[in-house]
Amino acid sequence: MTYDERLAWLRKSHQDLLEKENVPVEGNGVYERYARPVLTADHAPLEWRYDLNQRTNPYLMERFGIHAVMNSGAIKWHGRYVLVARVEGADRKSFFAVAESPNGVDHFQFWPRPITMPEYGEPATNVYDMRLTAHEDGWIYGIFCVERKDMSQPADLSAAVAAAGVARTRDLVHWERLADIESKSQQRNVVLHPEFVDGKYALYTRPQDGFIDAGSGGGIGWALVDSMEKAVITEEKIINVRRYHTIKEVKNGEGPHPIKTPQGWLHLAHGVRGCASGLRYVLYLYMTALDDPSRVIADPAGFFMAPEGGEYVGDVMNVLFSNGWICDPDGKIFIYYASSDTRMHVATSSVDRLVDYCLHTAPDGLRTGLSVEALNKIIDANLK
Ligand code: BGC
Ligand code: BMA
Repeated sequence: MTYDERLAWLRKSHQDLLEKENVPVEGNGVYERYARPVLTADHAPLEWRYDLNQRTNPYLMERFGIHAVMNSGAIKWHGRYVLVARVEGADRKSFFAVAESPNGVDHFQFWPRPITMPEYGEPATNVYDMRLTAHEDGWIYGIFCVERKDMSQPADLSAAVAAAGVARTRDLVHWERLADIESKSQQRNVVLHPEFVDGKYALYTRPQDGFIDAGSGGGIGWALVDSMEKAVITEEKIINVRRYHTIKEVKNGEGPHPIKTPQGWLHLAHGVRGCASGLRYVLYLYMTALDDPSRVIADPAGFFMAPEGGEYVGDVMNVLFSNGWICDPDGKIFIYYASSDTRMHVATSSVDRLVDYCLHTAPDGLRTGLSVEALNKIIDANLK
């Protein structure tokens, strides 16, 4: 192909991808997955990946590889469905970039530039997995993982330290970086609750012993802090515990901030277990009380979504991860989830259906005998 032919081909392929329509696929009644991923590395603008000047790039080759688009925060913004995606380059560094869609299920398009996130303290090696919260104080906050080399183990080149970075914005373009959250342990999955609780900011946390190991950090935590400008976690209580032989045996973490429903706060989280092929990440739901978002009132057993088909395959296999969902005023819910650290998908449901799921799925009895008992209850009613 000549330079001009190649450029025309690149532009057409990119445009075709952005214009592809998505369709829901009938499923188990809890939610509908959509047939196509909503945002992928191929969605990245050509202006990011190519030098489009024939003189300086005569072969029209890629100059900056975009490798994956995953774990995205989500927010409804001026009537548009907006994702703040974790975009990962071929160099394994990730950064944040905004993409928007008119309907939440297709036509997602990146804004012209990625987010330039100001640094705080020692510049980060990597940042990822932003949770967005439009807080009742009027700001939109983004809390994300900030990863730095663990300088106490200089010889171990994979030794890292995870902290929770905080930034706030009013337009998703200009971000004011605030102090990283101060906490006794490392923190990777911190999420800001949208309302004040007892006049304080409330955080879902995930204390962990080391960079990878949640270890003695028993699950998803809850902490109240006085300020987000310099958040200091002094006391943390575990509200959603990990247990032996469950989907969250190894670790778990809050997804996006919970959705307020008439029956309680609806939470989306991820659970991790270890197996011969590595860590398996699945999504689950639980609910907490309206008058105390730290008190669990429904805890359905098992996963709500796990990888299926092509979702299994990617950079980090066997992973579903979600840190973004959008609830429309009519109760429709758009669940944005990434598969295998590679691409973004959407599934839709509604407040009524997800609350019904939480309230009418038996909790985990923690042993096989009680699972069979729960199953027999359903069968007995059906065979009556
Ligand atoms: C990766 C994350 C991963 C974390 C723990 C980081 O280096 O970027 O995707 O969750 O390690 O495995
Ligand atoms: C981490 C998460 C995600 C990622 C997952 C699987 O612990 O924070 O960034 O999707 O591992 O690699």
